[in-house]
Amino acid sequence: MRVLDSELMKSYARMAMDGFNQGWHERNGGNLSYRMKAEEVEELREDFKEGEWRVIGWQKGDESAFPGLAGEYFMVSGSGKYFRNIELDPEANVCIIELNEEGNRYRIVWGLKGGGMPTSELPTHLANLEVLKARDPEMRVVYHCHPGNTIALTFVLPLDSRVFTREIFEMVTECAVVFPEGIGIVPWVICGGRQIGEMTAEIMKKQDVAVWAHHGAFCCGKDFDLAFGLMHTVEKSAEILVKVYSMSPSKLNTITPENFRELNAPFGIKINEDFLYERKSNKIGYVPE
Ligand code: 2HA
Ligand code: ZN
Repeated sequence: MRVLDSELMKSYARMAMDGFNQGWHERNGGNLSYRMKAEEVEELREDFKEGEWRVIGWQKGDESAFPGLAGEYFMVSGSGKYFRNIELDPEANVCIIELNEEGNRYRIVWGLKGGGMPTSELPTHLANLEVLKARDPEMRVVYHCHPGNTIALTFVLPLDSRVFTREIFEMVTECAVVFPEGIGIVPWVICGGRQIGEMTAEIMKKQDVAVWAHHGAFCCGKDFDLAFGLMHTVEKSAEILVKVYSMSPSKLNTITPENFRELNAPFGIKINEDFLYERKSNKIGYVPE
């Protein structure tokens, strides 16, 4: 089968367009990777060519290895490509890459037809996908975007996973159900480098969302619906928090730790207690003692 005719390509392009329509992908902002299933590789293999093997590295001269992903195939967005154009011309803006048996070289087997390279965040995506596969072999999607309200909050909330998560949790009941392990925070660090990539992968060992201060967010999922839905949930809650904070520095009414605990049994979840600290005030950004 041709990649262009596959359900995978359609789902990937739909997610890219959904993210663009949310306003999360100005210019070439954001990137999306998907670790393919063996049956998807088999079905599409006839459409593959063999590109040249290249090193994987965060910086020039740097070589990184992702042995946990050896031999796997990934659909990834192209460096400098615009999400706005993915649905219009997937073959020019997206590629499929294969990793070698050591997990330290990749080659393009499909796409980027006019030339180009996978996303500048490729090593960061691979570092995340490796950690996620070890956590759950069904975890396949890593998504990076620039959602405005979530970014705005990184200027006014303490850059502390506990406080940031709790404020997001309180805005929409659904949040604690959808990501009971909360949000990890990476302070401002230069993007595209090893440090930010490794800090994000460390968060992904147990959390599904990482916010990059003053830049954007990373999230993961077993499929495109779950990854997009997760980001959409975080950003919706961030939008409400921005509205509330614009009206008042504190909340008159809110969801309490006891309320959150009531969700555990009916929804079959265990909300991480780290986020359910007692607060002495409903001031937005309150830091527990
Ligand atoms: O340009 O968003 O973080 C893609 C990015 C880099
Ligand atoms: Zn970015």
